[in-house]
Amino acid sequence: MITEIQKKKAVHFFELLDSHRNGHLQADDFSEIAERIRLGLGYEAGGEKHVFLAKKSARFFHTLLNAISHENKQQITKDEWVNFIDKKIINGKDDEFKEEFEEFIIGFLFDLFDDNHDGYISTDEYVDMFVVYGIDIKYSAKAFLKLDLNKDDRLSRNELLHSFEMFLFSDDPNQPGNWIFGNWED
Ligand SMILES: [Ca+2]
Ligand SMILES: [Ca+2]
Repeated sequence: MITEIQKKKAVHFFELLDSHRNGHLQADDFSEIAERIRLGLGYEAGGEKHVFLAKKSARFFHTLLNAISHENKQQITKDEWVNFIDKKIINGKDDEFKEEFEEFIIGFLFDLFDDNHDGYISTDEYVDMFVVYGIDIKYSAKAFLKLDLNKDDRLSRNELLHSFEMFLFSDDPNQPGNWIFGNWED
């Protein structure tokens, strides 16, 4: 069984992916993210960078649709999401699947936010993620410090993978990784 703390984080994650905040993950939530990044970084509409983001984002949603059982076509509800995180991830038996899921999510975040392609998420790139997902940026500095384990002022893929794993699995409210997507507590 998923615990209250684990569920709170799973719901927090769902709510930020649900860009339109209507309780369903749908294709337009993901095209919206590509559009927000485009506007935020000043990419030309329909230009190469925009097309790259839109494709990555659409593919991301389709991978989720394939992985998560859902009743209605082309959408995932909050309950279906939490059930997936509970049964397939937190309490799932297939370790390879869990690892793939973690790498898939972090890989997606790198595709979207590692704007200078140096293999790290800088403080600015991390703030971009908060802005794009509508996460209160008041918590971005605090979160960044918690995630930057080796204190080199940038987040490596391994630091993000580690934090994301803690975010998914930990039942400890004081676990630093809980903060990967900002304030999960309210
Ligand atoms: Ca970077
Ligand atoms: Ca670091």
